[in-house]
Order: sequence, then C-alpha cells, then structure tokens
Amino acid sequence: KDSRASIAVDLGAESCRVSLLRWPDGAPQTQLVHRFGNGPVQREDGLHWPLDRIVDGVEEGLRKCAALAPEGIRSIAVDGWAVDYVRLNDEGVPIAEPFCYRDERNVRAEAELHQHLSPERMREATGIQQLSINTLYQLYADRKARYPPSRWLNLPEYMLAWMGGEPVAEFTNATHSQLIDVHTREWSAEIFREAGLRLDLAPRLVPPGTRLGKLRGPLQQLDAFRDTELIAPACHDTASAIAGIPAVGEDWAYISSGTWSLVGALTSRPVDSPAVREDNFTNLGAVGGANCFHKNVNGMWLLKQCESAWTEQGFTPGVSELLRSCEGLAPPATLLEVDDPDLLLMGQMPQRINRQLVAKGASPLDESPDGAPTFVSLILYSLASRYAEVLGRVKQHTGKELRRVFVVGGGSRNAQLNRLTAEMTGLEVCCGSVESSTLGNFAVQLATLESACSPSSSSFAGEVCEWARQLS
Ligand code: LFR
Repeated sequence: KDSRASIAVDLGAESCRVSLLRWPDGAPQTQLVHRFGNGPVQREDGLHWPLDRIVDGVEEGLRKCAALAPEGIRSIAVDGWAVDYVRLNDEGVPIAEPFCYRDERNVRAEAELHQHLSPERMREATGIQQLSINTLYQLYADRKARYPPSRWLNLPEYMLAWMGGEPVAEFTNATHSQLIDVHTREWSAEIFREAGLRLDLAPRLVPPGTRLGKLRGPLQQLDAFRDTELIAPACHDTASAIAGIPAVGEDWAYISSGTWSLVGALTSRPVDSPAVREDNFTNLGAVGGANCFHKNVNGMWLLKQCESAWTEQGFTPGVSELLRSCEGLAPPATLLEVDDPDLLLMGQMPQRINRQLVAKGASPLDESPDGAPTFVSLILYSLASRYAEVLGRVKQHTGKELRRVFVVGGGSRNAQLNRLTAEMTGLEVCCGSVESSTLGNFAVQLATLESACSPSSSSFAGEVCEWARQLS
C-alpha cells in the first residue's frame, strides 16, 4: 500500500478541523492538526458565513499537515454541514459571502414557494423532510432578491474546487438541497422549473468516492502536494459521520450529535409511506448507494446558544461546568418541544425557551445566570425524550429490531445526555468517535484509493466500514 498521508477537512458550524492520517510502521494513525472557530456573522443584508476566514483557516491547516508529513500527501477530501453554498461567477470566483441557513429569509421563501409548488408534491418528488434551511429555499430567496442567476457549489465542494478539483455536487450533500428526484437520483427538472431556477447552472452530480483531479495552485509548490489527489467523500458531514461508525448488522440506529442531532438509521433504500411523510422523516444519500433515514432534531445548539446569552451577561461557566451544575436536579415537570422553529433561530435562547414554557402554561425559568442549571436540565431531558420518540418511530417505519444506538460527534461526550438517552430509549448507547465525520471522510478516501468496486455499490460501503473499523 502507498505509505503517503491523507488529509480530511471537516467544516463545522462551530469549528472547522483539518486532520492528518499517516502510516508509521504501516499502521494508521490520525491526528487533529488544525482547528479554528467558525460561526455565522450578521452583516447588513443578513446572516453569512465568513468565507475568507474559512478558506484561510483551511489553507493554514493544509500547510501545517504538509510540514508534518515529509512522505507527502496522497489525497485530500472535504466534508461539512449541508445546504449552504457559494455563488460563483463564470471563472469560479465567489460573487458574495455565502448566506447562513439560519437567516430568516428562508422562512419567508419557504412560505412563498409553497404557493406555487405544494409541500406534498415536493415530498413525493424528493422523499426528504421539509426544512426551510434546504438549498432550494435559499436559491429561491436569492431569486426573489433579484440576484442574477449564477453557478453555485455547496461549501465542501467549493473548498475542493478551490484546491483545483472539478466543480461538482456530491450526491449525499445534494440530496439535502431538496432538488434531487428520489426516484431517478438526478436533479429534479420539475422542481428547478417550478421554482424558476436554472438547471444548467447546477453542478454535475457525483457519488461519494469520486476522484476530482489533482491539487493545483500555489499549494502545489510545496513538495508534499506535488501529486495529491482530490476526492469527494460523503461531503455531507452527517453522511460522513455515519460512514465513520464501524458497525455491521441491522440492529443499530445513530444519533449524530453536534449543533444538530440527526436521529435515525441506515436503510438500503428510501423509506416512504403516508406515516413517514406525516412524521416528516428524511431520506438522504449515504455512502455506497445506501440511505440515511432520519430526522433533524435540535441539538447542542440549544446549550451553546444559552451559553452565549449568559456570556453576554458576564457569566462564562463553559459547557462542562454547566452540565455538572444540573446533576441531581429533579426532572423538569414540563418538557420543551425542541424542534419548535423558534428554537432554531439565533440569539436570546433563554427568552425563546421561556416564551415556549409560558405558552404551554408552565412557569418561566430564572433567566439570570442563577437559573442556568434549570435551563440545562430542561434541555437535556427534552432532547433525550425527543430522541426516544423519534427512535420509536424509526423502528416502526423501518421494521428494524433496534438494540443499539451509536452516538457520534461532539455531543457524544455528554455523559448525562447519554445516560438519559439510554433510560428513555431502552437501547444500549454506544459511544462512537467525537470526530466521526473525519473518520468517515478518511474511510471513504481509502476505499476510493484502494478498491476497485464502484462507489455506488454496497461492497464499497462494506469496504468503507472496514476502514472505519481499522481507524477507530
Ligand atoms: C449537521 C448538518 C445536518 C444538516 C444541517 C444543516 O452538521 O449537516 O445534517 O441538516 O447540518 O446543514
């Protein structure tokens, strides 16, 4: 086997990570080399991602990796959160900073578009869950704002193109756009047409595990990057995180726990029925032609947003102290509906939570830092209870006999939440990797480089799983 290193870039809404995989003595060893903070920034025209900062951070990470790997870099792949995109001119240069999916313009765009194209029809065509954050509504909001039609790339694919790769839309990421036809697995001409969007401006679709060409540009001057392949992994971080779970069999579910909690199970094909639609479950692309059947549940966002509200008041306990502070509190009498659209928006989280409690006839919590433990306890119990509810529905819809749930991602270290999840779901909670997206990203790179099977085949998925096991 080629003994050169590989790099995985994982773009997260709160932090981005650049990791290195090397083979000292022939055994794989991964290392987090560079991590930098990320977050949406409020500009005059809305909430955006600081693209220049992200690009600079990735470049710094790549340079650090090159310095650590004298054997050279064989391949690079990028995954990240889905739905957001960079609009590009004909030369592939960004026209503007990308919008953040939490911008309120999407809620309006969703309502407007549904007047032309019914949510029922859209569901039938795409098989995915109705979410105002989906790329479709954002492109529609761009159109309504009269931005000239332009090419666009989702963020991970943009980063790969920035390194010199072919501009593409990787399938797992593309399914989250709400622009893919669930039956043909191609862009849905109908949805493009009805939303007034130009199909000819959409990128070419490729499966996870596609080679996109060699790294080019200034970085190629570094010895380590002379002959580096760019690979599309599962560009959707959730699909990567699931690819990083080294589990076989049919008895397991997953919770990919970060800013969001993605709660569901892998299936061999999309699952559909009136009840699935009613429950607003999603079917998104997974590695090797499989399907992620899950629901977006709110996640660490609730905690992090409360934390920043308290920080503004000069109270800076940090998440681990907050978690400790609520140990031993009695279970809250009224639980939150964690997926209330209001709780997905940014800012004023303790106030938003109290608004919901009051609307339910419960007493509001103390919004001063003294009340922090009660908020944290309420969030943990409410999340675990929602996980249990969603996993119960997963069993019904898929017919799977679930015994285990793998929790992966940053939130998997939350021991209290894991304990409550085990209690409320009755399933064995298995703690996967905190960096499961990175692990899955590497596993797809290795399967792409080492295997002869088609990336859309289930044998490819098997090889990815075997690499994930070796890297775990
Ligand atoms: C997780 C994630 C979810 C997606 C949301 C928005 O990071 O990618 O899967 O629904 O972020 O992209």
